[in-house]
Amino acid sequence: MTVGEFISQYIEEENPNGYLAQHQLFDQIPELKQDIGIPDYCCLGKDDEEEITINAWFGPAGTISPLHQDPQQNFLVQVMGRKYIRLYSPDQSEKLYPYDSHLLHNTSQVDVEDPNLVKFPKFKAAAFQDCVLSPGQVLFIPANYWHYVRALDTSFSVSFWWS
Ligand SMILES: O=C(O)CCC(=O)C(=O)O
Repeated sequence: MTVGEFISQYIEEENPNGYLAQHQLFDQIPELKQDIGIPDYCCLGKDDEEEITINAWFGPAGTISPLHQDPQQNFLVQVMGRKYIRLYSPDQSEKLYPYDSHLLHNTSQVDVEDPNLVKFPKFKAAAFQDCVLSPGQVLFIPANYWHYVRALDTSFSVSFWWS
């Protein structure tokens, strides 16, 4: 089964509100990984190909990944549908109110598109850049950059984490 067939069968028909995580997808159907080539740009790093982490992100329009940061460089490749993406530099962290707990320290408490400015007043002053990522486009998200993502359509993306 190709990735396209998988989306038609399991996402659009059976799971219209779901957001299936990459682990489930590639664990359940490892053959799907064969459809995905690693961009040459990832070779700019020191990782061998085996150390590059490939994640698939898919779900219906409106699916949100809350504002968070990851420790690796990332090429986020848009395959299908569009995504609204907002980036904040790590030097804005203080204005983004990360959770205190160790587990969620990389995640902001703020609802980016509907912030509670009484609770999180500094958020208003946080500088950001945003874009809409369309099929065929790749966004470089530098390591530790905060990113918030909202799918504008039924969407499928693949991210490549590298160092
Ligand atoms: O596309 C998404 O919803 C999230 C992507 C993401 O967080 C990542 O690639 O690290």
